[in-house]
Amino acid sequence: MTSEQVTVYLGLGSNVGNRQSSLDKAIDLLSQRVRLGKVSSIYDTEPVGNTDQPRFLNLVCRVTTRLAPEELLTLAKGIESKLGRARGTSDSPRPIDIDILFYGDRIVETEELVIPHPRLIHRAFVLVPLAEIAPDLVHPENGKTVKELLKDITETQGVFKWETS
Ligand code: PH2
Ligand code: MG
Ligand code: MG
Repeated sequence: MTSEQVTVYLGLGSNVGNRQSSLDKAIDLLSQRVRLGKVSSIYDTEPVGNTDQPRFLNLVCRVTTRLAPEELLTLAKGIESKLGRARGTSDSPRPIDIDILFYGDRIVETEELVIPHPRLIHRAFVLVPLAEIAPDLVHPENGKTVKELLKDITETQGVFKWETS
């Protein structure tokens, strides 16, 4: 196999059970299968979309991998299941959600997977932690850096740094 190492950014969120423990476990399971790079601080965040659900803890991390996007998605789903997430719960509370935000500068659009994540540009709970570890990362579709994308959204409220215990 000669596939290249790709730098990938993942967004993790949890709003059921012991949220910090779920994030820790997910990071640990990921690190067994991909090379873990920088991990952001954890942020306590207001739920976006379905607001009638508990607050989230969110973080983002950088990993490098030779896994193809679809393989990475399968890995993410496997970890979500392992940590107790039922399938088909896209807008309801979940112990862990792992989203592929960027896969190098690749643009992917299949039934299963859209990369870059289509909603990341609107989401402070992604852009705030992302700006912490990759402020100069460029979005391959609009050419803006993460720092610029964060400046574009006016609503950074509801995202607070979480004191890790
Ligand atoms: N994830 C969603 C919907 N809304 N809100 C916050 N604060 N954090 C999330 O991770 C999140 C959300 C869908 O995956
Ligand atoms: Mg998500
Ligand atoms: Mg998801």
